[in-house]
Amino acid sequence: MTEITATTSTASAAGAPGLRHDWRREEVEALFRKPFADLIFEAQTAHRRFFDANDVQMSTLLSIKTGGCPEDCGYCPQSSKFDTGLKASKLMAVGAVLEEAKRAKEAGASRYCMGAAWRSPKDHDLDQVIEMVRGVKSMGLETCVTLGMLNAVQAQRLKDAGLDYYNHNLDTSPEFYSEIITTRTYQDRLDTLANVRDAGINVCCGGIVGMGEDLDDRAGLLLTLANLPEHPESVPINLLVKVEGTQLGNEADLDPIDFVRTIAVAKILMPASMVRLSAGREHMSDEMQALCFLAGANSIFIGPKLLTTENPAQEKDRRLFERLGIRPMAAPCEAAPRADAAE
Ligand code: SAM
Ligand code: DTB
Ligand code: SF4
Repeated sequence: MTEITATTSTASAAGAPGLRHDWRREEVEALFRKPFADLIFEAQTAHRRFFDANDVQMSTLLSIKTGGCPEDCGYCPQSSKFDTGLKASKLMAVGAVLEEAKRAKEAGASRYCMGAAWRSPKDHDLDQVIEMVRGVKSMGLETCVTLGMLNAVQAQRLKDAGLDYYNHNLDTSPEFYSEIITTRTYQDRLDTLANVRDAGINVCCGGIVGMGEDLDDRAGLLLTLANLPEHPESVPINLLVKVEGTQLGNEADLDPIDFVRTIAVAKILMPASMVRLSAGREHMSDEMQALCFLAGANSIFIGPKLLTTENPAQEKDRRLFERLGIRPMAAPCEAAPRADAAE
């Protein structure tokens, strides 16, 4: 039986030497078209330059404010534009969030990610979220929030509260974007990412595949991410969770091999980043997930729920990790005291 012991990662996407930010579209598209074995070998080789290939970082998600969102993201069950039967709820109380975080830590998560169905946070809501960040961090968990668009002042306030990561996805290529979202622009998203980066918060930014986009769009998303001034420290690749009632509820299935290719290309372009095998695991076979890990995915969500949809049960994941010899990565603050721990 495999012994599961926590390890830590020391890789940082921002400062690592030899990272490229000048990828050309032809190069990225050529990677997508490589023979599968060559692509996976290249991705695994890139991955091993920065990480122990058996270590996987585990985060747990909580929807702190669900549904009723004014945005029209075509994939999202939380948009008020769609009737998905989802019950909207107000921002959770700080104490209730901390209870959930404690449970997630006991279940093995090293990072706690809190998501709100907002276009952008109001200042009084941000006050509450800041209390949540402080509380979760004091438990020895890394913190992540995703609250929609942020201005520079809001980003700085979150940084001052000790926030480790901000998740804000580009979702798809600049060219395909307007097919999916009309209520905010691609540039709005890039502006939020710049505000987060300038505040000194780690960036978590990726997208969704399986929305009817083609190979060029998957290449366009990864090209945009890889040519940012700094690579996001965390790159979530979500497989669309098809929710009935949304614009994309009846979208055709993506070829699983094309999903694995997307993970592999993300790793080759941004080798020091943690690539997260994000939404969609509930509908993936163990073998497909194993291929994703082989392609360089080294981060996942654990716990039975994502924000509003299902994620694999803990016992199912435990069996998979044991079969694959996967070790969970601990939060850096758990393994060794940080230099800034007294701040
Ligand atoms: N409202 C905030 C925002 O959009 O920035 C934060 C929450 S939002 C639900 C976070 C991300 O979840 C989205 O950017 C999208 O990439 C992902 N997401 C939402 N619904 C999804 C679905 N059905 N399948 C896969 N990913 C999804
Ligand atoms: C990300 O890229 N994926 C997560 C997290 N960031 C916030 C969200 C997935 C949501 C899947 C649909 C749902 O559960 O509502
Ligand atoms: Fe709102 Fe975020 Fe869903 Fe878009 S993805 S509808 S912004 S909750």
